Amino acid sequence: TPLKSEEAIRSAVKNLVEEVHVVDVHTHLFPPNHGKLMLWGIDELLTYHYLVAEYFITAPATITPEKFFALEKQAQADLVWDSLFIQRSPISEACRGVITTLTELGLGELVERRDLDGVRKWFAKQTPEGYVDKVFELAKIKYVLTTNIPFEKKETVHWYPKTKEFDTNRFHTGLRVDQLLTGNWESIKEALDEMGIEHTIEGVKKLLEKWITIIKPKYFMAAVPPTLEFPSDEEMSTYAPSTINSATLLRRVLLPLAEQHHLPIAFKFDSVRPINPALREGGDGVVTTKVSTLQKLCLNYPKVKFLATFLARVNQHELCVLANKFGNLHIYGCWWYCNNPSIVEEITRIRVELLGTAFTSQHSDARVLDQLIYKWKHSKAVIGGVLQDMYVKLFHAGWSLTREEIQRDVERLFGGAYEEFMEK
Ligand code: RAT
Ligand code: ZN
Repeated sequence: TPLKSEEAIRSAVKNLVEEVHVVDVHTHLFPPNHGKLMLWGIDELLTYHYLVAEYFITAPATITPEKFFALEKQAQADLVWDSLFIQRSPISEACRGVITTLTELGLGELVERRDLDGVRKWFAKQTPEGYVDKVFELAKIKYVLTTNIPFEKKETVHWYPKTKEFDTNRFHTGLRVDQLLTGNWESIKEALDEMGIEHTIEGVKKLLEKWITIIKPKYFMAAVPPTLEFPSDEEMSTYAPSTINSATLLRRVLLPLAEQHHLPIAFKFDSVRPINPALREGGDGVVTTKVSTLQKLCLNYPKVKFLATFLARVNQHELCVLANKFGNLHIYGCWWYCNNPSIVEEITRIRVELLGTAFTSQHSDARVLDQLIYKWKHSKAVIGGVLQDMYVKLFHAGWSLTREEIQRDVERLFGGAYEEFMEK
């Protein structure tokens, strides 16, 4: 039965978005049996690199990043808490996220008393396994995609030579290959040596094929360095094997593998690494790169599927137009510096206006398990608000709507469109 009024539509949309279980298409999470790689709890939340960067804007000159990172995690967390939550109000998006998370976990009273110690005591009573269940339930997660880097020894030991069991119902893998596009030959060589593979282009292909067999990824993922230009055929034909560079690794390794193994490539554009190295993970910046690099890929590789997200706000409109032209392109999420309510709202509006429901509205990028709770709560509030407006406009245009129809669309925007694209 059709919804009869503007109010009925708003309330249905709000409720359906709140209740939908999401596919989180990009995170940096690990399951409990990957030991220390699984980050969770208050000290990890407080030392998230978004917060560490914010802390250093006003940190005393005596606390240099070197000194800070040399401290124990808990001591780092104490500094951030005191500076960003006690000496000033935690109104930034990353700070508010910690508060939303604790409140949703039922720790409101401890937050009210600013009782960091009490919060720590609560976390000490949780087990990693039980906590994963709790967070997935609270955040309403179907499954997450993880980031698995075949060039990082601390990760690969969990897969090779012996593969640990992976909770593949809730954690789907993604093979992260930034090193190919940055042309980081040193770390590629180490990975080749580890598996006794020769140092050639063919060798790099073999290495990645081994990793495809080992971790069974759903896609390749790579951040695209701003200097990477789509190589011309002329450049490619004059390539000499002695100069293995990122353009070659893209054209001779990554794209052919994607096609042969039917693995989409998820690209991330517009980050520059790092603009302040002392801040480590928090030291990267944003730059506006050419969306036409992606257009050339979509056009020249029609058999390869591309997922894409851009970091620069100004590129979002051009990206939508591109996604409107290519069935082998799927936009996902509002990434990092775009994952702020004001920008998520703006981006979601243009996306719906140009693409309908053919995109994935958000990903969490969670590094700390608990962040799933706030990232999804905050995003859903904004995206839900935008969708309410869109459906009300449609209603006033003369289209009747049922709750089931809206539910179908909402499911697409929070994971269904991604699954349809992957199966295509
Ligand atoms: O948002 C982040 O946590 C960044 O540090 C990056 O990890 C980014 O999401 C990426 O995957 O490169
Ligand atoms: Zn990420």
